[in-house]
Order: sequence, then structure tokens, then C-alpha cells
Amino acid sequence: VRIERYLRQAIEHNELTVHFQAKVDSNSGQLVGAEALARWHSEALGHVPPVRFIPVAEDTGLIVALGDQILEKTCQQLRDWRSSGFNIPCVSVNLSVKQLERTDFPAHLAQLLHLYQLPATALELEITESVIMAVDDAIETLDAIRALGVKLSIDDFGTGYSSLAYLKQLPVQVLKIDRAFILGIGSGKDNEAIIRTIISLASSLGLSTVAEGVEEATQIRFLQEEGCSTIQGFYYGKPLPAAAFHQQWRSNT
Ligand code: G
Ligand code: G
Ligand code: MN
Ligand code: NA
Repeated sequence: VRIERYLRQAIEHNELTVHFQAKVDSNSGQLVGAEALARWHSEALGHVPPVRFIPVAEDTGLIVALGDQILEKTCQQLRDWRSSGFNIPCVSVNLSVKQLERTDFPAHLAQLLHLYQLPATALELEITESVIMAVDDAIETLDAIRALGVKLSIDDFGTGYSSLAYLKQLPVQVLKIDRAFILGIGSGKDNEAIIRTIISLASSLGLSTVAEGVEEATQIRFLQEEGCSTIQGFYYGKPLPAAAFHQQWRSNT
């Protein structure tokens, strides 16, 4: 209840910020994109991690306003970066059930792209399988988003259960392999088998793969050999404020 009240105020006063975590090509080490992640420093509560405030936002409906703010701040930042010559190819934003339930969401997205003069290819939306399953007409809305040219990825892939037939119908381009499987590289043959299966599934459906939570060089070698195209994780960098992210990556696109 306390968090809810402060979170509502923080959203009203536009106090949330966005951090960016690099996504890197597994072969070249070049920056290929970033994930935008919501951050909240509350004067009263101090730093509140997303694992605490995102569920509260989901339960109270505040996630719609919060998600809109994060999406708009990301677009603003992308415009500023592009006009300063920092052309990061694509930044992804996480999408919640309540955002995807809005049938006017694709129109809202189109407005933002127009307002900030961004090509649709500069944005990607991350959706979990559970979000897709929870929304009636999810496929129609996803098709409309895709029709704009905005990319779609499935986050935490492997932890939910999409049947192959269902996955094939979804207009997604990217599978993000859940961190739990990456953690098991080198220790559990099962995790390695699951990663191989996801990469091969992605490849046969014409999708690319992003490995999440990569922290070690041995994990990168395994992922490279298995054909995972993109790496995200502390190995290349933690989520950073925009200025620090730009400082670290500006000479690497
Ligand atoms: O940054 P961190 O690893 O602490 O994020 C924890 C969780 O919060 C992740 O699952 C991430 O997807 C979620 N999250 C972070 N920012 C946002 C956001 O802007 N919108 C939504 N819906 N989820 C977010
Ligand atoms: O669910 P989602 O994939 O959106 O969650 C992203 C979360 O994972 C962020 O909170 C981010 O801080 C965290 N994260 C990103 N890379 C790593 C990593 O290499 N190790 C760990 N432990 N967490 C990570
Ligand atoms: Mn994510
Ligand atoms: Na994830």
C-alpha cells in the first residue's frame, strides 16, 4: 500500500528513469541494441528495484501509465542519441498485459514514432509468453504493431509454454533465451540441450536469438558455437543511465 501511494506520485511527477543494457553481436562484439529498463529512486523509500514495483504497478493498473512513460522516455532518448550521431540500431522496451490489452496501443506507438521522428526499426517490444496468453486478440494487436515495422521479441523464452504451432502464428522476430538456462552452461547438460533446442527452433522459424544474463566468457563461447546471434548480460555491462551508456558504447556501433 505504501509502495503504491509513492509509485502513483512518482508516475504523476514523472520521476521514473530509464536505464539501458547493451545487446552485443556474439561474433563481432559490436553493439547491436539495448534493452530499456525502468528505474525508480524514491525520496522516501530510496532505490526500489523493479522486482518490487513492477508487480505493484501490474496489480494496481499503474503499469499502463508507467509503461507509457518508459516507452516515451526511451523514444526521447533515441531521438537525442540519433541527433548527436549515436546511431544505436534498436532499443527494446518491455510490454505488460494491460498495455497490450489496449486496442489503441498500435496507434499510440505510431504517434510516438512520428513525434520523435524515429524509424519503426529503432524500436522493439519484449513480451513474455504469459502476457501473450493472457490477452484476448493478442495476435491481432501484435500484427498491427508488426505492420508498423516495430520488432517483437519473446522475453524469458523457455519458461512458459508456447506450442510450436502457436509460435509460428506470432509475428515475432526474436526469442530471448531466459537467464536460467544461461546460468546452467557448463554445469548441466540439460540446460545446454535446451539452449541448443531453442536456437535450432528459432533458426528453423527464421527468428534470431538473444541470450540473457550472460556473465562469463565460457558462456559466450558456447553460445557463439551454437549460433546464438546476440548476447546481453553483465559480461558486457549492467543496465546504465543514458549518459554512462552513451559514454561506454558511442565508438562501438
Ligand atoms: O532491471 P531488472 O532486471 O531489475 O528488471 C526486473 C524485471 O522488471 C524484468 O523482468 C523486467 O522485464 C521488468 N521491467 C523492467 N522495466 C520494465 C518496464 O518498463 N515495463 C515492464 N512491464 N517491465 C519492466
Ligand atoms: O525479464 P527481463 O529479461 O526483462 O529482465 C532483465 C533483468 O535481468 C534486469 O533486471 C537486469 O538487471 C537483469 N540482468 C541483466 N543481465 C544480467 C546478468 O548478467 N546477470 C544477472 N544476474 N541479472 C541480469
Ligand atoms: Mn526483458
Ligand atoms: Na528476460
